[in-house]
Amino acid sequence: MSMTLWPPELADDYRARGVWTGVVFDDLIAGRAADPRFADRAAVVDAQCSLTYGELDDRVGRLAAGLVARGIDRGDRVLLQIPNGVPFVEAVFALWRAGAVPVFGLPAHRESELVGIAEAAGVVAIISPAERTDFDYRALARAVAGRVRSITQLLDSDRLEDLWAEPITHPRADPEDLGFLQLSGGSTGVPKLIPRTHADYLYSVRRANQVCGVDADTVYLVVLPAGHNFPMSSPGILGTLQAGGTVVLAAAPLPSVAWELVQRERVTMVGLVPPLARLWTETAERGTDIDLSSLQTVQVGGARCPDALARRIGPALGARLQQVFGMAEGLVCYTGLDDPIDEVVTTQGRPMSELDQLRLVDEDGAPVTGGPGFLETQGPYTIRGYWDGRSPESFAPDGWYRTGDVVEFSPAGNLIVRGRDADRINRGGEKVSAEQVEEHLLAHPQIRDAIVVAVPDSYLGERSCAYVIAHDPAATPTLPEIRGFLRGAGLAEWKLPDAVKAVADFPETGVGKVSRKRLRELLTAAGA
Ligand code: OOB
Repeated sequence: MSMTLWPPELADDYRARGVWTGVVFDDLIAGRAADPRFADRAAVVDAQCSLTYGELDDRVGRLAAGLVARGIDRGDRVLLQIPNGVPFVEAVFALWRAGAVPVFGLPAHRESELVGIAEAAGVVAIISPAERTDFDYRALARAVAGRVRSITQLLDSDRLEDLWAEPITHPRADPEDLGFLQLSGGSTGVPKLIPRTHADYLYSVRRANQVCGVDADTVYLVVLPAGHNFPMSSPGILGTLQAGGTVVLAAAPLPSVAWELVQRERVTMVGLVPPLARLWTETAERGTDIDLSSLQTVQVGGARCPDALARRIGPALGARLQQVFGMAEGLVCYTGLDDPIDEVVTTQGRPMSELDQLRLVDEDGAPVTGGPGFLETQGPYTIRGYWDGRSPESFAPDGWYRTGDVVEFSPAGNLIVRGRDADRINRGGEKVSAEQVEEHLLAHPQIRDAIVVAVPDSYLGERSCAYVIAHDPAATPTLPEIRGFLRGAGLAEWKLPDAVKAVADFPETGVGKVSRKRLRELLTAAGA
């Protein structure tokens, strides 16, 4: 179990500049609770419950003690699959206080993903709801525990109080130690886990707050899955808590659910993916009785927001738009709050730190001047390797992260995202590894070969199409059969192909060796 560290000279520089500090995640809550100006202010709110900083700190202390009493030790990895709500925040901070390492599963993950994550991280416990009517998370957790031997406990996120014990004093975490593991959207059958430290992540959170104008009056609404990097830290939950503001968690991102909370809690800021931004914009354009006037900033990121949509978002929602182009591996770019509107609607912003280094290369890794080119980056909050050194090809020989994104720069110096590697489909912000779905398709008894590609979609930006060669063309499985088969294999719903095309063979790649990557590019370019 290991993480790749930054080269010592860079690490020394980041420390000397005060970029990496001694602050750890637990300080966010403990520090605010100890400060009389903040102790009684609302920290986290959902539809059912609201906690002040003092109350949150107290509950985190009891839960942390309870986790330690149950044998959860320093450095132990614990998988979370908790829908958006106050318990998510309580569980994460309790694990941090106990010195344990949260591993952020998403509510939409299914057995295949969770087993992969749990095995790769060596998790000792899963925290998820035991009883929910919409989905049986406990049955899923049991199935995962049945396959991953390191898991010894299943804990109920809806009854965290049952785990409480009298608070104890915990040793302080090392700021440059592993703080949590997040799953890369580009994960194949073997998940790529992203190791982030307290010091690197908290730097990104502080910078995000500066760039996004987050302060103690910020009321940030979480509508995307809370364990994702965007709502977690850009500036998201951690930025808002760091500033002493209020985090509001919505159980669902739909206007019918989330807007009641915007009105009730006077939400000032929200982060959306483009399909949700479209839904919110169109719903508002049709007119609403709900008071959205508290909204000041609407962020859009996770996938390319079409310029025409971007132009409508601010006027429709009565807020300023901010585009966010980021990745769980590190680098996050934002349009500036004072950028001219044309820059805000046509670009994806610029790096939030002057210490972020960017370069563009061609397919062979040779430098490209001007652009477009493949973006590579290094900096004080961008990882140098995945957990356990997986997928080393994602990093250049000198350690820079290969984002896979094709970008160029506007005359003002902002980034414009033009595309990316053909092996990853961006389904409205949810990433699908073509390779992972192909691996599962090849296990189907009727399928001889399969290639999964992105096809343009007006709502999602991209959706997925599986090209399949059947052993017997007359018995090519239908779309519902294929989706049912992949669902049965434990794949998350968003990864199931949206369309299936039966073909007799794949186009020639012109190279002796069949390159799936090249085939995907050809099929994607053919417009599917
Ligand atoms: C965010 O993080 P991930 O790790 O789920 O996905 C990263 C990838 C990027 O490499 C890029 O391909 C795509 O998502 N992406 C965008 C984008 N924002 C992300 N592509 C075009 N335009 C954008 N604005 O998605 C993420 C992490 C932190 C903040 C925001 C998004």
